[in-house]
Formats: sequence, C-alpha cells, structure tokens
Amino acid sequence: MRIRFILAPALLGFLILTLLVACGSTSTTTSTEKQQSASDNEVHMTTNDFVQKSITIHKGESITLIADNAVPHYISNGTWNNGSAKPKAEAGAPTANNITINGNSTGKLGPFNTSGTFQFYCTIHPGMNLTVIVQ
Ligand SMILES: [Cu+2]
Repeated sequence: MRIRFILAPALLGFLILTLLVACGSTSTTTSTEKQQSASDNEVHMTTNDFVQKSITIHKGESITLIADNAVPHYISNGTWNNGSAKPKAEAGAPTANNITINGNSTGKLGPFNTSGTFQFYCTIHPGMNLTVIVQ
C-alpha cells in the first residue's frame, strides 16, 4: 500500500520532468528566435538620408536597412565629405558595392565580423552617411 503511494507521485514526477525537458527544447528554439530579432538592428531611410547617423551593434550581427518611402538607395563603403563621394572600405568592413534597396523595401548590410568603426554612404544622395560601430 505504502509503496504504491510513493511510486505514484514518483511516476508523476517523472512525467512532469519529461514534459519539462520537452518544453525546454522548444524554449531553446524560442530564445534563438529572440536572439535573431534582437540583432535585427534596423536603420530607416527617408527620401535622401538615414534617420539615424550611427548605430552600435555586436560583432557577428548585421543591419537591416529599411526604405520608408518610394525612393531607392545604393549603399557602398565610404562616406560623403563636403559634397564629394569618398569610397573607402576599412579593414574588416563587410563589402558594400552599391547594395540596392528599392523603395519601400529592405536590404541587409553585414554581417560585421570585426570590431571597429565603419563608414557607409548612399552613392546617389550627397551627405547620406551611416557610421556603424561594432563592439
Ligand atoms: Cu539614398
């Protein structure tokens, strides 16, 4: 009699443990998804500029560039300096050679696998610069 009372909760405990392990593997997937969304690093673009002039991200992450209206943008390594385009790729910078972001759509910049400060510009919009700081 007593043994059954002890065994039944033990069996129940085992079942709960099995369920928890099963749920645990599901929540691992969820935390991976969270990590991905946390590293979305969105930068919006108006008709002729980045909404923010710089963004700080972690090593290994990428940036999602978002055109908020119908104007397309072409992103390359370098910067606008006093109205002149200055193409330049820093050591360790991901290559951006006129990455085309059509109007009302998105594009990816990266991944950034090296720490440092990297400059990007839109080749058709003078002054449209973005600084990416990778930590
Ligand atoms: Cu542009």
